[in-house]
Amino acid sequence: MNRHAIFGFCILTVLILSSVFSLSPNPDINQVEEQTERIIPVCNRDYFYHMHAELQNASSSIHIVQFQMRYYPSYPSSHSNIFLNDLIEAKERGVDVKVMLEGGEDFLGENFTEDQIKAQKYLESGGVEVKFDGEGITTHAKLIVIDKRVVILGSTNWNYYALDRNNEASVLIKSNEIGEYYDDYFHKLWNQWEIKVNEFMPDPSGYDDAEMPNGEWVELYNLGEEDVNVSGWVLYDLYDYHELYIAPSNTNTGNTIVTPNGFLVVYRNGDDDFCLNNNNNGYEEVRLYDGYPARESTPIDKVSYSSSERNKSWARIPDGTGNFSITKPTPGMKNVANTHKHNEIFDTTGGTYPSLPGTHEGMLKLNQTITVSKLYTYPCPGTGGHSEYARIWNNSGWNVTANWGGYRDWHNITFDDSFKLAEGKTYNYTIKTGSYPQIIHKSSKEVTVGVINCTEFTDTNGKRYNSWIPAIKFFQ
Ligand SMILES: [Ca+2]
Ligand SMILES: [Ca+2]
Ligand SMILES: [Ca+2]
Repeated sequence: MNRHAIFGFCILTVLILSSVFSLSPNPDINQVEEQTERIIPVCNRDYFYHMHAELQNASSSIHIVQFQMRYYPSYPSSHSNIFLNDLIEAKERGVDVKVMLEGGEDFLGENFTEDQIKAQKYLESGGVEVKFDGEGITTHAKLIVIDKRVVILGSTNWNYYALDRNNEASVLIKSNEIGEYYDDYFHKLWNQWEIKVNEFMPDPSGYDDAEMPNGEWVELYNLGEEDVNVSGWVLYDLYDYHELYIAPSNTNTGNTIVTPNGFLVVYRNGDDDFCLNNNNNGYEEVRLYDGYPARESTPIDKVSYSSSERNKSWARIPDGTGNFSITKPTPGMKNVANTHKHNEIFDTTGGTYPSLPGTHEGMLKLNQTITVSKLYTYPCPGTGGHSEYARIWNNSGWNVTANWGGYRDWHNITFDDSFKLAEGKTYNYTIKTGSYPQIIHKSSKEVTVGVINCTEFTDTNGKRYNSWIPAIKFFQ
């Protein structure tokens, strides 16, 4: 293209843009501007200029859903830092500032996560609320909603490359209608991960698919500060085709609102595919999504278990945040810890594949004293997975051992004498497994009444690992 052609092209472009966007507002007519809808293209370096001005002008709210946000401690005047300071200043003058960031996806790498946390810490030090989205979904939006009226969205992250180097295309929209739409979208994301699977009943007395209030049920809890409507949300067991829709007809309240710090009980109520497995040797999940099918919906919360007791529930204690334990059912009410000591056993709950027999070495620490005489090993479904030998000892020379007695009671092995594991003390363990035991692929795990870690696992082929914990239970 020659110079004239380029010039002609530019003129044409400006004419086309002018007909689509109103590029030159009249700054003297503020009243009119407030009511006028405007769309302004914001590309490359223009983003900083527009964003900085809009953040400084915010008067009631700044709500952000952003993939990446960086804070550069060594570059105080970097554009990204200026935005973070704008948010803190807005908060200080009474603006409601909330930031939702991408988090929880391992594939994005440790550096990504560390950088996000740096920005979070800096914002929080200035009083700005920051949350990460849930695990299993990538929040890739770059969306800023100011005063429910100014919306800036597009490709621009808040980092050095996006703000100072890259080609980025975004747009600034001033519209009450669009502003309210995206502010609602922000609130939906901000609140939905506050809903937790809080308690569930796998093995009720009577039929599992009985009509409510009998049969299986799942209790949800809202950790947040706003009502969340879970209408159309779906519970699944281990399988995506075992769905249980949440509707007013199968809840304890006759509606689908979960109030702040409130409960909602969802009953199976005759559903013929959703089913909470009672099987003591199995592996089961309770999963909550915001829709159906699962693969096209957002995962909200997931719990797994591999045993149940008749007419007892699995419950988080405390509500919404705690670990699960088997306890007295409290549908629609605060969960309560079991007061029967004999149920407070050391239980890692089940693990996953890959499974290999071998020798586990590691340590245990308990948060209360328990009496132990047997060790149960979670087997992979349909196998004879078990432990052949176990030794527990401490560094002062005390030790106990147990040996496998063959397939008659193959799940369990019995120690030579029953013994106490004392609260707060650290014990070493060696467990040799046979067949297909369930394995927890972590280097450390918090479990009922304590914590277990892996020092080393040597499989039958002599290969060594440092994050294979045996899925076991100690009991009296
Ligand atoms: Ca995520
Ligand atoms: Ca069941
Ligand atoms: Ca409850």
